[in-house]
Amino acid sequence: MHQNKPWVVFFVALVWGVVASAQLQVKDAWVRAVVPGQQGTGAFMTLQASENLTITAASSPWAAVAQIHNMAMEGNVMKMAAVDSLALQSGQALTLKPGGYHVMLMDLKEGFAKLTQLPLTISFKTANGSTQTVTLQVPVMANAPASSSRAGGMDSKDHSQHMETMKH
Ligand SMILES: [Cu+2]
Repeated sequence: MHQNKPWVVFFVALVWGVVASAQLQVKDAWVRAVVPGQQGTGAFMTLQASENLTITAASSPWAAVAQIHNMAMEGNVMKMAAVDSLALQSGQALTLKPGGYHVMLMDLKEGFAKLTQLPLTISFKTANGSTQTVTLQVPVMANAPASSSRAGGMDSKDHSQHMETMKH
């Protein structure tokens, strides 16, 4: 039979860190590792849309609360605040990164500190008003990936060597 629906199903590319739906591509996602008992952490990624759309929510079974946050300087104080949504312009990448936009995960479930991958669902509204989701398996890392560019030959195993607890 001719099944001509290449975009209907979400797919996980073989290249590390790329997940896409028809309208939204997510690259280089990572979530900051926590120590046992830690209540919150942040998830980061690069989002790119093939049409104008709006990120409306994030969720994970490992966090009771997930919000989209922005960090910005207010005077000389770094402030973090929840935003209702994130608008993506067609074709323009938006990077969620430490010190800027991030997915804030709070009220973490017990056992989060042992995760090496975090399931994370991003919800978005398309231009025609339908709500869609894309679910990622986000690597848990102590620090931002060294090369979050599109360089080939990523060896994510190497990054796990850097998981010693850091003091901030
Ligand atoms: Cu935050």
